[in-house]
Amino acid sequence: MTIWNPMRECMARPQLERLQLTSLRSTLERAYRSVTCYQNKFWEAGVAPEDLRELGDLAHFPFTTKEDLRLNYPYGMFAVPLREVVRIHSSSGTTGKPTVVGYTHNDLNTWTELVSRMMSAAGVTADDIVHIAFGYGLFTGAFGLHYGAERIGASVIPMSSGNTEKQVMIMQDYQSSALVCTPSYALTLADYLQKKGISADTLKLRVGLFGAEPWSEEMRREVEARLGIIAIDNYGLSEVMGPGVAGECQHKCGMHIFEDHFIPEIINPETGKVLPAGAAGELVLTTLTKEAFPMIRYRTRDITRLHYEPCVCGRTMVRMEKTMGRSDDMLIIKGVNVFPTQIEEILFQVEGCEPHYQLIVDRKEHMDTLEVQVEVNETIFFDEMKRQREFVSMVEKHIATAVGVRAKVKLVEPSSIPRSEGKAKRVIDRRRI
Ligand code: DLL
Repeated sequence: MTIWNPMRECMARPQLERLQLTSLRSTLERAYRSVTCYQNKFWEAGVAPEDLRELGDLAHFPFTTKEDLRLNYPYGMFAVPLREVVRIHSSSGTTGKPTVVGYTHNDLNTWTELVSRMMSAAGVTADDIVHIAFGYGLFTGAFGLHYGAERIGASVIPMSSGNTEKQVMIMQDYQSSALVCTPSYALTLADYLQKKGISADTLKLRVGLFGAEPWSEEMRREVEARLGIIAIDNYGLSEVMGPGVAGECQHKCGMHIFEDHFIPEIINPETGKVLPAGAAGELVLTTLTKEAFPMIRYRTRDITRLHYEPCVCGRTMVRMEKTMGRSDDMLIIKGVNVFPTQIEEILFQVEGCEPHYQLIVDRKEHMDTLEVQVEVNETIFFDEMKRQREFVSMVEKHIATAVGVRAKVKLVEPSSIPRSEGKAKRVIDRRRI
């Protein structure tokens, strides 16, 4: 299997760490010199770029948060004059103003290189026809994957999102072999095929590159089985670059983070302390090469673990586990931490449950309540009350055992939960209203 840039992706760790140290020093200096927010934050924390003597010293530098980006909206965090910025994107934030990010020519070049690495690791080659069903626009997903696929030499179909019927027609007629979208949209496509009685064999799809939202291993199995493809996870965020921060190889044992461009740390989200390798916590990322928008210790809010053992694929770059969710999506229900993906895993294991669900959290008489609405297929007999009750109580028991919280399960009709063309909305938290 091709490794896009073996010199970098298979670098020995001591050599990689030397490279990281040099790049980190210059990033800290550039950020400090050019961005007032960093100057102020370093000053308040009593650190200066020259205090970085070894990589471990990064832990003394302050975190950057979404709030910092909001306070400096729109261009306050840019480290170069706007005339050097050749592209602007923004985060898909649903509340308040989005976060604006910029790229210089060199940044776009790096981004393309890293997406090419990530797509090659997933098995995409010049022979592929890459169907991009992310929305083209301010969201980084479509443009990011687009240029990476072109650099590999694949034929790119810039389909954009929406209009499932047309997506399927184009896939059939143009013989798309690699599908790029969110995992939840991949399921929407699978549902559409099933509803229309179209066999996945009529498509030429062989691989799916899915990302931009959390998804469980069970969901991977379902997508793979229904679309007849291998499904590969990839991770990124606009603040740090967009897609191409990390991606799985075909061994599917964690997403390789491109450490020659980003330094990952795992912290305890409550105390901010750096945790040892292998511990679960919040991922913090520092960019090493970005010119327009350097990020120092950006708190991603994504919860994961890092594995430094070498991978069988030959890449030495650290692997991050599938994220369990975001620390700000983590629900605290009656004091118990619950991630939507934990419930997803359970639902996927129950025969009769469809992979479409929504969690409704509310507060009644000062008590948190959790309702799990899940679509069921025809094998569940709605007309037999007793069987239905047994089914519901079996799912509720599974959730209580695995998650430690009592949930009320409500079975809903097929197709009644809203489908998304981009990121799925899994949680409705009415407690904040
Ligand atoms: O979602 C970038 C992207 C586009 C990644 C396409 C992969 C593919 P944002 O809109 O800024 O950027 O959202 C970033 O999405 O902090 C995670 O919470 C979540 N996320 C992204 N990829 C994954 C993934 C893009 N593979 C936020 N698994 C991140 C879990 C993911 N969550």
